Amino acid sequence: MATSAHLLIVYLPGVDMGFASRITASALPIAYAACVSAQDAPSRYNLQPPVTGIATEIYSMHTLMLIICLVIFVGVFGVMFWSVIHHRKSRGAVAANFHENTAVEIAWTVVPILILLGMAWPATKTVIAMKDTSSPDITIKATGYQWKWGYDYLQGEGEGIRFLSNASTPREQIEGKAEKGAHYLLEVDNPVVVPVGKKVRVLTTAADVIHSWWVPAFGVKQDAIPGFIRDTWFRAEQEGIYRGNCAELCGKDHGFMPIEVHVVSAERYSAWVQGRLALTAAAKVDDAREWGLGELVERGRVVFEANCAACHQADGKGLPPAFPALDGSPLVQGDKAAQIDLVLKGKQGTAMMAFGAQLSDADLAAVITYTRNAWSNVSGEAVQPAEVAAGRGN
Ligand code: HEC
Ligand SMILES: [Cu+2]
Repeated sequence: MATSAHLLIVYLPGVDMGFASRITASALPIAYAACVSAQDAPSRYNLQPPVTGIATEIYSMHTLMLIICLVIFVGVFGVMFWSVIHHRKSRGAVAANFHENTAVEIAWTVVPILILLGMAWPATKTVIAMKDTSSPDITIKATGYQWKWGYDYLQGEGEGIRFLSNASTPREQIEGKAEKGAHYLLEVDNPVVVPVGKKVRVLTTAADVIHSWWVPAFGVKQDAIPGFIRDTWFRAEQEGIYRGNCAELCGKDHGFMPIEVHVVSAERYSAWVQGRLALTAAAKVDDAREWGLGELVERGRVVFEANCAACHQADGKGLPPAFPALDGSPLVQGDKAAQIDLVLKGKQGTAMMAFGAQLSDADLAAVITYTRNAWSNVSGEAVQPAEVAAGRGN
């Protein structure tokens, strides 16, 4: 690296460049030391340590280009300051007066072109590799919602698994009532789990506004656009937990939809898949059975806090006029069917989304029962999963 960067200094014919080599000779070790120590203290001042081939390429390209910029910076400013100081008027300098110097003109055209080509070549190679989502081992769809991620395992081991992933940072930390944890706003209730060394294709889309699925350590950042499917991929080469964010300004809680990916061994991945499929089977049983009022309210509170409280607030008072209060709402206290219909299908053109696609019948029945029996709402009535299932048909 040091030698190739050194070659980029422009040697001007007839000019003593001794000082320039002296400057770069002292600057390069400093630049190099900075890169190395930044690797030791990762992600404080530098990019996160890469864990995929693509992220590694991005990382070294970033370092290379910074060094090229530094060398050019030092070269240009060095010549400039040297000229200003050594050819100043008080020293009696007389300006040379000439027009057109073919050699210089060719040099200052050809050299930048070569530098640009030298940078464009590796960059283009990497960008093309980033777009090659062919023959994945596992395909996962990531759907952005205001404000959480939904994951569907579409192909490969784990096919059929789907879940929502909500930020799990405790509210006390967010409200400043407790000390912030190490992974403040970078932790979720249901992380994405993938096996190490396998090619994972991620399809991104959104249900409401544009979001973006970003995991820096994988070198992956892909917009999730309503009505479109975009894709990207990664092959994580190291087990571990990797974190990211939604990287597209998507409304009030944009900073509250983190991404957490657990890269695990093939055996642990299979065990996780079995566990998840068992949960899906259990959810089918929950959807099919009759529930008591107490257990619905209890489960409903959890569902509400994870899915509704961001807008309607934990105390049910909402944030009017944007988000209406559910506490005392005539709709919540009125006819069950109308409320089931609204929560299932959402309200087109407002932030109230269709929860039918996200939550199970049992979760919906629970959250609806909860809102009808929380705060000052006291219907005393339970909504059963079967009633939600019937509402889906309408
Ligand atoms: C992203 C914000 C947001 C989230 C999350 C959200 N809602 Fe809403 N909700 C709204 C908005 C906005 C309205 C008002 C829609 C309109 O203009 O009629 C609304 C309206 C409602 C109403 C009708 C209230 C009335 O008095 O008209 C109910 C009931 C309701 N939401 C239930 C829920 C439930 C249950 C959940 C969680 C499963 C939930 N909402 C999650 C934004 C949200
Ligand atoms: Cu977002």
